[in-house]
Amino acid sequence: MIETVATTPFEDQKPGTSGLRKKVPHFQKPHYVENFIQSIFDAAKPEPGASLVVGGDGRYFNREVVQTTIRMAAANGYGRVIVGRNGILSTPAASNLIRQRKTSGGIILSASHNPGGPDGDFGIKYNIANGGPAPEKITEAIYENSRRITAFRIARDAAPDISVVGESRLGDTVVEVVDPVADYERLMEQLFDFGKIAALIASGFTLRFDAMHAVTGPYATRILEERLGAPAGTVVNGEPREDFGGGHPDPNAVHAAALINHLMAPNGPDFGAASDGDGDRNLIVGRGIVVSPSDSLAVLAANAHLAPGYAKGIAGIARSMPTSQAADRVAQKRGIGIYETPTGWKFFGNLLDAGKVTICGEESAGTGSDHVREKDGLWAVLLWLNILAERRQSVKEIVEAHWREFGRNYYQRHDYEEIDKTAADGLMESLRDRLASMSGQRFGTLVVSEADDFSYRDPVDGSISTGQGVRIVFSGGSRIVYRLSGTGTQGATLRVYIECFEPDPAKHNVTPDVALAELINTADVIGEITKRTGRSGPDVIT
Ligand code: G16
Repeated sequence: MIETVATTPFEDQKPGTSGLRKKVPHFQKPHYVENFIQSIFDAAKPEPGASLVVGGDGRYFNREVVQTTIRMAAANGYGRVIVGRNGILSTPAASNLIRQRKTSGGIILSASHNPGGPDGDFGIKYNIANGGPAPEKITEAIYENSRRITAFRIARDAAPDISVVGESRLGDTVVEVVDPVADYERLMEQLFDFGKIAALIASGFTLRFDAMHAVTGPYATRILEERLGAPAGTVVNGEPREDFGGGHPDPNAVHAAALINHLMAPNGPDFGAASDGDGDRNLIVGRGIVVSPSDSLAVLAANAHLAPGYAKGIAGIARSMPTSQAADRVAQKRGIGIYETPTGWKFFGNLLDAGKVTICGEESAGTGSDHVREKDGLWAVLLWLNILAERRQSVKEIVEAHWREFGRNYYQRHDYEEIDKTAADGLMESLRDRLASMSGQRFGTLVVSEADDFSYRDPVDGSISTGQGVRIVFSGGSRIVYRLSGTGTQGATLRVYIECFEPDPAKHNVTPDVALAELINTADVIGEITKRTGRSGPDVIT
């Protein structure tokens, strides 16, 4: 029995960098979830009988929204809903299922690295048939629908039990519950030399994976411990919890400090890694070195051919605009394409589908390839392990050799969190107002060579995205980028990205804050950050 329920629109259902993210109590308002999901289905316009993947990172409220989504999918003409057992699917595993099972799309429930729990964050995102996040054309249609919605459709009956793998029915719709790990594990096995990685581990190579009580626990335990032979206990915080154990599932220097400290100890393991709430981000740490996401992208791109899945070489690399230009140097030297896109994995989809790029990455701890259409935390870990198994060098040796060969891009991102929205908008507006007169201005030893507000023309479909971040480039190639985060749920988050290039290996051993000192000061002068936000420094530096 299908019920059509009258509703009224909410004005704030505009998807951000990665779907709609709000606090849990906000999502719990009557009809808030239903309105958004109906708006997705109305934009997706599924063929009758189409199939849909549904799953999430297991955070608080995941269970309820999975049930609602199944009931609404059944009422909106979907013939089959494929759902991870207990509603669990990591974001890359969901992307893989959409592709493997050729579904019309998928709904992924996650607020990624944001904290969970009754007062934490929640999120809903729609992915299209290629497995990737819906492009702006569709997210805009979803938003438009959400502003006009008058009713939603939902099955009157409860959704079937999703705790057991197998098929059942809700009205005319088949609900298929799958093991969340199995298909993903098969894919990883095709890409990487599991035998070589297992041999590396058997030879005494030690590792630790911090799942941060988030979704990757079961994936990492199955693959690293059960398949590759890492000893039990290699995966720590491996049990997913609705509130991530009270932690903040963001694999950065602040929230993954315990892992980093463990790796910095003289007798620490050879390799450490962590992933985020929904399993798409990664942090890579070697004994004595934290690998910055931008460097990790460059190293992976330069060495991917060592893994069987990429043995033929890679077609090209894409990075988001604020990501450091380390990957560009790899592309230039190897004679392959390099693409600079706005922040947001959705911008990589067309490039991957068109075969223009094989590897993509972002400074926000995301790396991935054409194997799915999302960034993939465990994939990055396995590619690193495959490279380590082939090169038999330490992480530190590999990164330092990379800098010697390609030069070093010193890089930092400074985040000012929960600042006043009006102050943040004012800061960006003031920067934009001054862009035209910026070129040629001198700040200490730095002279501005170019200044713009990044806009992107998709080389595949010609769509244009404007206002994607203010770039101030100095002669010599150093740069400062300012943009406002599109994933926060409270106030505004200002991100300032600071970068310089050092070709001389003799100068590769200073810390980034030393190498970037003048640029860091200049970022405050040009951005008027202290003056406009009242903050004397960033909350997080990555
Ligand atoms: C999302 C997007 C990424 C983006 C990141 C940060 O990641 O998928 O493409 O780089 O947000 O975005 P912002 O700087 O706007 O906060 P995730 O892991 O949160 O889904």
